[in-house]
Amino acid sequence: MIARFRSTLLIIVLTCCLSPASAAGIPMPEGQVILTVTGAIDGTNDSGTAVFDLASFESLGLTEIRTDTPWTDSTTSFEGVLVHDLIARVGAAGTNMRAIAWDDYTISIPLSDFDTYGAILATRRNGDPMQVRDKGPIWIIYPWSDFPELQNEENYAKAIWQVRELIFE
Ligand SMILES: Nc1nc2c(c(=O)[nH]1)N[C@H]1C(S)=C(S)[C@@H](COP(=O)(O)O)O[C@H]1N2
Ligand SMILES: [Mo]
Repeated sequence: MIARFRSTLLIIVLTCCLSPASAAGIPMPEGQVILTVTGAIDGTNDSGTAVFDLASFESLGLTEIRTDTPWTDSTTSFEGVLVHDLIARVGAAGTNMRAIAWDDYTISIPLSDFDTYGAILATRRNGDPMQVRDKGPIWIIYPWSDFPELQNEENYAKAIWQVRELIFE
């Protein structure tokens, strides 16, 4: 009897902690979905994709980058989710991340960039969430000031704003 109860308890504990949606720790969105992550990922919360609202996305953890940019007058503080951290949370595989914006601009970025430079999916500029008119709600930001080799057209093209979808491939 006790043994049976203990094995039932074990099954309950395993089921709760290993269920697919929570295993990778991908929170469920409660508000408007602003980002869909798809492709070669194994952590999902919505039939093969991982979807986020602003709060659930920021709950992955924010990292700050202070940098000059071609779009700002002075050194600016951006905060957002390290792409490296997102990759770990959704269990992304592959060699590239293709990003698609609301204006359908798209760019494919080698995953090696995210180890080398620590780029973020920025949601905040000087502490405040970025509105759509300010290139929000998500803008890929690199620490351009720290890496002179990034200060060229090829790399500024990776600074995609109004990101709506990420595809790992
Ligand atoms: N959403 C979105 N992001 C974008 C673009 C765009 O058209 N739409 N243009 C990209 C390119 S090609 C470059 S070089 C930089 C700089 O764009 P800008 O010179 O128009 O400011 O933003 C990048 N991010
Ligand atoms: Mo460009």
